[in-house]
Amino acid sequence: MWKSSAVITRYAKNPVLSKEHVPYPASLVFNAGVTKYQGRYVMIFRNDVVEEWGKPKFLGTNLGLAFSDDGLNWEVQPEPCLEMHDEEILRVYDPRLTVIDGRCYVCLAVDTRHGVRGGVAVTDDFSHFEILSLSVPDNRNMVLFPERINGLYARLERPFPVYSRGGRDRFDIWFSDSPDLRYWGNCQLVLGVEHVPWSNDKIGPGAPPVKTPKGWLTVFHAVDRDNQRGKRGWEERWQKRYSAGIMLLDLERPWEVVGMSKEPLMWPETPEEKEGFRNDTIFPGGMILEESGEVKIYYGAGDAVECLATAHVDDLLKLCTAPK
Ligand code: BMA
Repeated sequence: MWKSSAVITRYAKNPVLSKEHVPYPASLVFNAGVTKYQGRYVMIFRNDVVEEWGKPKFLGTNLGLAFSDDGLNWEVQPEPCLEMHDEEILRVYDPRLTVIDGRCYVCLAVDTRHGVRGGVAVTDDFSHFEILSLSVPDNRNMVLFPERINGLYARLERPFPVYSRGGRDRFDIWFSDSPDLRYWGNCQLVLGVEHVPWSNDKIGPGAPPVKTPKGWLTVFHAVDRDNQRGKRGWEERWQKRYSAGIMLLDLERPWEVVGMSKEPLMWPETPEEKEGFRNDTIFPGGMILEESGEVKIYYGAGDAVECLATAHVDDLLKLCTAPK
């Protein structure tokens, strides 16, 4: 069986955020986007509200906002910052934050009556969000690179092609770029699920990439599925396990993988990760490279709480560039 890489240290006081920190109705507090903006850490987290703890009867999803001076202790704002539903849009969730040229961009998964769309929005105050683009279905797990590359905005994304892939999950990580964050093209396959030795189901972008002299360093999630698995969490059946991997992309041609760790970066091991709404789930959504070389990785655990792990950037680079 697999285990987490030795370079990873989990925060001793995990979870870093959970429903107890939230001053309004909150249940499952997870899958957050995190960045540094105007001298503070900022987090937008997903809050799935249930009628009763332990039962999968959902009342709704909103996105909450929290600020921090150290990335460890978070102060949640009094109200959710975003909730979207109308005749077409059912909800938005799994935010990822990227600051580009001083503005904060938010990628969102958007469930609609006609499929899941990947949204790109921008905000300057975390209360007004302008939607810049919505993909065609089905696509989600979008993450923006923090600067233009060859003059163009760039993103990783995860379409869900079903018809052409045998009607089952076999989903990969893709790249596209854009002159204006509205029109996206130059679509390129980055990493196929078959390249991840511990995944037999699907992979997807995790947190927005961080720049290093050796390339764009980025975490992704990877899923293994076993149809023999039964009740593992609140639902009658949960057959998947979500773990995290790490790869390095070329600085100029970011659809090219320079290197990838052939082993998981993080494997579900702690009580938060092993037991929750959905057991055995690690879903990274935020990665911050500090000046000291420490990398903070924020991840949803068990689809129930938000956790933090750290590693040194040099160790992460070594994992990606180790000889095959
Ligand atoms: C994915 C997404 C994530 C979730 C994960 C594990 O398909 O829905 O939001 O964390 O499943 O349930």
